[in-house]
Amino acid sequence: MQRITITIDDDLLETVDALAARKGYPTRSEAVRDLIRSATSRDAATGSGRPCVAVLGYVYDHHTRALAQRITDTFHDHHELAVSSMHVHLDRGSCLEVAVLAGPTTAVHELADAVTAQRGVRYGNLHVLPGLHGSHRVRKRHVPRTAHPHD
Ligand code: NI
Repeated sequence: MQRITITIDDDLLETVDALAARKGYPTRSEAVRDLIRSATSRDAATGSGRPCVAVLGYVYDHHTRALAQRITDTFHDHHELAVSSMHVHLDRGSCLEVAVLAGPTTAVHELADAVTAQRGVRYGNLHVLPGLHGSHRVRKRHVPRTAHPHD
């Protein structure tokens, strides 16, 4: 561990302190370390073929024709990356899905893009945890993705 001194303007420091208080970080240092980890993990993950575990979340329009089927097909086409998923019927027209993916980082990004780029998919977000392949915590099993339950 090294100690560094950084210069930061008052407004930004207030933001850091507010964030630290809201999230319960014990010190500014811990808050800043986590912010840096978060920023660099995104950079390191881009374009990398190294293994990762990732969480993909998105909302989609239940009424967009054949969209649920297209999303299911996309995951089946990349079943080796799909660990598990959860479907929540948010309201009459919106579905929230959260998928845990594991595999080469580039392939995981491509699968996430293939899902979130579809028309009718909103708020797509991929959270990549680089350097983790989940060899013991997240084991690849055959988890059949159930057909959309309210079709
Ligand atoms: Ni639904």
